[in-house]
Amino acid sequence: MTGQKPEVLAVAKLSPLLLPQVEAAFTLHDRLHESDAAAFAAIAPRIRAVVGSGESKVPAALIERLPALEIVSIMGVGYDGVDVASAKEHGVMVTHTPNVLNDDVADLALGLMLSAARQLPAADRWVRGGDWVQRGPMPLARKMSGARLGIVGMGRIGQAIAQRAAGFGMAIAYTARSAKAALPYRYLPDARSLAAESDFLVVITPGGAGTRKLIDAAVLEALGPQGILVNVARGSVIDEAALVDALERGVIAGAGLDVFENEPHVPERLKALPHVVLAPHIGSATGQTRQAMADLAFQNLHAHFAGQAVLTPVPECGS
Ligand code: 8YV
Repeated sequence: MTGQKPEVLAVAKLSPLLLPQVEAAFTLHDRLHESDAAAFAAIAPRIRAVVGSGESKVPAALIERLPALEIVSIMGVGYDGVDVASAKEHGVMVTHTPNVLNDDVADLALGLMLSAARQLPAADRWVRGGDWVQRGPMPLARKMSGARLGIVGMGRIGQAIAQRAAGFGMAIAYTARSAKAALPYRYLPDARSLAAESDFLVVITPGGAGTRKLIDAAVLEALGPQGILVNVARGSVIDEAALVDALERGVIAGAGLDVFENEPHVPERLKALPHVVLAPHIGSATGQTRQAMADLAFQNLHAHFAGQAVLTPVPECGS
């Protein structure tokens, strides 16, 4: 019926920065597909949009149960949980929120590099725990400025990381699906050869099948006993069991990790390692950036239902 608000299914607990906008403009069904099978079956034929976060799962099985689905709007730059091939096959647009979070994720990558190199969390504990009084100075750490940085994935966020690292006088190299001739950084064809020539290896590729366990035991071995690994991409990009083993055995010196294979659950063996800096997937988690992401995720929905072009389709759906 004309004039009725489009019905939308949330597949994640929506950010409080996005929820009011969605509730005002649409009829929202909040994760009904998970909480009430009968109620979901009743409304599924009317669902015209799905909205979720960068970690949300939107599999083909769900898309196929929504015959009226027109758009999936992701509040996140990553959308590796969305079956985009199925969405395209069913004529469904998929949008995400790129660019607005580049600065935050790149800032965090540098923060994790510095924290892991200079052991900042351990330094804080050293003071608070009385070690400075009882044991004297902390053990010497590792210099970051002027070191060799390898970036795995040279998209918009990878380039933002490189720009920041240049300010630390770091020698920057990268690997990606292909070399980017316009960039002033050295290209190596794969993660293993890049790791062998890096002191810091920062992972910022998309998640999904194409990058699953890209960083494996061989790459960690190549990074070496002075090497530091940072992951601000997706937990799936690293073989987490191999990483824990490498950190326990000193195959690499340390790590700074913002993402994990089974969030929010982090292996106890990883949490027990003092030379590892851990963060709870906070890459884009500032008020300013999450507001921009929420606004963009909503604007994509609003544009679609106003009959206009969406602002930020995923590359597979882009025009
Ligand atoms: C958040 C992210 O986890 O943008 C992404 O892909 O990983 C982060 O920004 C989340 O997506 C925010 O909804």
